[in-house]
Amino acid sequence: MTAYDPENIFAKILRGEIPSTRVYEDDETLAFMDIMPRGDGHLLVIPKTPCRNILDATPEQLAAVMATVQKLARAVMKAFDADGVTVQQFNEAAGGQEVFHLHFHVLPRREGLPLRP
Ligand code: D5M
Repeated sequence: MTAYDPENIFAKILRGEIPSTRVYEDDETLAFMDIMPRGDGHLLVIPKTPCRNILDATPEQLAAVMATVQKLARAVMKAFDADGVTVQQFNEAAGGQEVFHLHFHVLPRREGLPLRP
């Protein structure tokens, strides 16, 4: 697997080098709004430590990110009066990954309303 590239977009967001709409932060994780939302409330959760994707993640990184994913999944359910929530995650280009810093998509869903492509 290719090594972690510290110049990826989410690493720059973590360092504050490019702007983002931050919605949650703790010692280990950061969440911000997706710049190309596939639905209202589409946000991303990332670990603050370097990690390319699920293939090189440590159990500690996964535990921290998933705890935040669950917290924000519950929060967007309330905030968007959603009927459900989709959690998505991609690994390597062939797996649909475009930004090579581990991230989970959290998408509040309404009954009968498909995600935008
Ligand atoms: O796709 C990467 C996701 O990251 C995609 O939904 C767009 C989003 N993205 C890309 N650049 C930014 C910035 N600068 N801010 C917020 N969101 C961003 P994936 O296929 O999951 O790797």
